[in-house]
Amino acid sequence: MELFYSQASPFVRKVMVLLHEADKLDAVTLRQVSMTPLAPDAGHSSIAPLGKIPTLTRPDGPALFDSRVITRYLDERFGTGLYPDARLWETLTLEALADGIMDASVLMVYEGRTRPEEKRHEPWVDAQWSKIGRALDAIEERWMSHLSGRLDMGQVAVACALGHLDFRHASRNWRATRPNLAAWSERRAERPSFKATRPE
Ligand code: GSF
Repeated sequence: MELFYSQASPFVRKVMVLLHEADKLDAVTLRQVSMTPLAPDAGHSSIAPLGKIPTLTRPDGPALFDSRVITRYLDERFGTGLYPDARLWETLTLEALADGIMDASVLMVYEGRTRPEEKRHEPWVDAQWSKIGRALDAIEERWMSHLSGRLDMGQVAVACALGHLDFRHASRNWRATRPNLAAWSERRAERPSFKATRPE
């Protein structure tokens, strides 16, 4: 299997953490790509029309995307236990919430990187940060007991989302008003699968 990959992508990181946890890194070959919405990679777009990573090619069918489809597929293939039946809907919802944080965080980066300065619209960037803020507040208020349980894909996605905020938006200091989530994040970052996939 081939994984279209970038070390900086929080969505790709979810897949990489799963592969580390399952001890199945050797099941995929990483194919490095670098693109933005304005500059897609032609080879990649021919198999993934939306031009987004992660994308996974596999021997038994067409290429898979997006990250949540790939993690479900790999979970079924390797039996990772990261989507536990007993709390499946909570796990998927938390994963969706974390993916939404990543979407907003990545869009903020694109706004700064791909749009000419005179065309940038700060209220739009602030609105993305507000989405992130509301999601983080919800996690701090309602999801800490889920986060303190056994590792699942909801937790993996939250850790990857927080990692991206630290990597790209450190000056906004998301920790200031979320002490419980901040403490959880420090503990999670020590796990080998997270240490090995930290964006740099
Ligand atoms: C989002 C992937 C995504 O936006 C998923 O896989 O869960 N819902 C999808 N990936 C970004 C790279 S990133 O993580 O910074 C991407 O591929 N952007 C290129 C584009 O054209 O938007």
